[in-house]
Amino acid sequence: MSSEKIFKVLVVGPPYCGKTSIVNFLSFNLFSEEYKTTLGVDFVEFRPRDCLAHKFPDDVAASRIQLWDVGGQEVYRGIVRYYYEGAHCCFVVCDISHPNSFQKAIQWKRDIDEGRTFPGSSSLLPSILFFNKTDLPHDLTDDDLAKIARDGNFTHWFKGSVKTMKETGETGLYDAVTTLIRETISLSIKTEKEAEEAEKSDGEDSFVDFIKSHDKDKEKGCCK
Ligand SMILES: Nc1nc2c(ncn2[C@@H]2O[C@H](COP(=O)(O)OP(=O)(O)O)[C@@H](O)[C@H]2O)c(=O)[nH]1
Ligand SMILES: [Mg+2]
Repeated sequence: MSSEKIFKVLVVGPPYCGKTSIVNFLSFNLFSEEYKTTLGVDFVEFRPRDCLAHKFPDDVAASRIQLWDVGGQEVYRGIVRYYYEGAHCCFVVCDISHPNSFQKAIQWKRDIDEGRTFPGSSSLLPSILFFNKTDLPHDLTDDDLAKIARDGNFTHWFKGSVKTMKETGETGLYDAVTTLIRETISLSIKTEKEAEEAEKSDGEDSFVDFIKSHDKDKEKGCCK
C-alpha cells in the first residue's frame, strides 16, 4: 500500500483575512500585497515534502494536500457547500487586526460542521483556527486568542503573518499545517481501522448465522 495520502483541505474564513495569500505562500513561497477577490473556489496542490522554506515532519511530508481556497463572500456560501464534498479537514482563517472577522470565521466552521463529516465516519472534520496578520497592530493576548478559539469549538489555534514570516522566521503557519494534517492522518487511520473491523465482524456474524441455521436444520433432521 502506498503511504502517500491525499487530503482535501478547505481553506475558509471571511474575505480579506489572507486565505489566498496563505495558499499561495504554502504552494509557491510567494507573498503579494495585491488584492484580487477569489471568485467562488480556487484549487492548488501543496506537497509539504517539496516545501523549500520549511522541513515538515516525515508523516506530514508524506502527504499530498489539496488546498481549496474558498471565496469568503456570503454570496458564495450556497455554491461553496458543493465543494465541501469529500473534504478531510479545514483550515479556518481570520484577521487578528479585525476582531469582527473572528465571529465570521467561526460561522464558517459551524456551517461546515453542520453539513459535513469526515469521509466514511461520523466525526466532524479536524480543524484549526489561524489568526493571520500579526504584523498589524492589535491588542489581543494569547489568552484572548485561546478563549476565542475555545468559544468557536476549535481544539487548536495558531497565529502568524504570512506577510512577514519569511523575515521573522516564525513558524505559526507551518505549525498549523502540521497539526491539522497530523489530526487528519490519525482520524483517517482510525476510520480505516473501524471499517476493517466492521467488515471482519460482518464476516464473522454471517459465519455464526450460517452455523446456527445449519444446527437448526440438523435439529429438524433434514441434514444427516
Ligand atoms: N499586513 C498583512 N497583510 C496581509 C497578510 N496576509 C494577507 N495580507 C493582505 O491582505 C489582503 C487580502 O489577502 P487575501 O489573501 O487576498 O485574502 P482572502 O480574501 O482571504 O483570500 C491582500 O492585500 C494581502 O496582501 C498579512 O499577514 N499581513
Ligand atoms: Mg481570496
